[in-house]
Amino acid sequence: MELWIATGNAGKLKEFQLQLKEIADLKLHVQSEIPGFTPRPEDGQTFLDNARIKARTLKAVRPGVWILGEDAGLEVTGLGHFPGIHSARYAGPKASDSENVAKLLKMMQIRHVADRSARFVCTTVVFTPAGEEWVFTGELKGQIAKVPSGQLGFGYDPVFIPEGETKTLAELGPGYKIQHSHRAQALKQFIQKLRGSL
Ligand code: ITT
Repeated sequence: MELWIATGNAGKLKEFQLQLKEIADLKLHVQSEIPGFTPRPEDGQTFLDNARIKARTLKAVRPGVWILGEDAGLEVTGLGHFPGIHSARYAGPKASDSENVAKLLKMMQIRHVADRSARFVCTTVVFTPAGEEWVFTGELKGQIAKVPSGQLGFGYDPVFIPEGETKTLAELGPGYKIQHSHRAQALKQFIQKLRGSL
């Protein structure tokens, strides 16, 4: 089976590769393999809108194959659930992960945010070769650390401490994420549904 992944995020892609290994005979492809492929702006109002935009854009140039698009983000309670769907571009349109993390910590400091609770959320849209749409969601609850720690992972992993843990995701590493993350939960549902349908 061949599955095309609609992402340009190398950190996400690594996690997809690790997690989907358990599907026998799966060959993963990624949008960057398509010469001249240009992602559409993620201008939806929800994670689902944006996941659909990514999956549909790829489907338009690769019809009739398995396609997976995902939108994820971090919601911080004390920031009114921001950055949410703006997580990738929180510090600007071309912001790096470390710039986004720095902005998050700065905003929490400026606004004297006492409630550091947060959650990662993920919505995954899969198109089957027959054109059916499957939607899966996942969340991971936790707290925002006061300073970044750890070198593993990507995005906001260095400042996210999952519930029940004392280390950040960037310290806990990929082994933890493929068991517990928002992405892992959505992918586990996908794998289960796929097994039932093949
Ligand atoms: P694609 O749209 O190409 O998949 P992206 O980075 O733009 O890549 P999103 O629009 O889904 O992806 O943005 C999600 C942002 O939220 C991402 O850039 C990270 O900053 C953050 N994020 C999502 N999942 C994360 C995770 O597991 N760990 C850390 N940060 C995460």
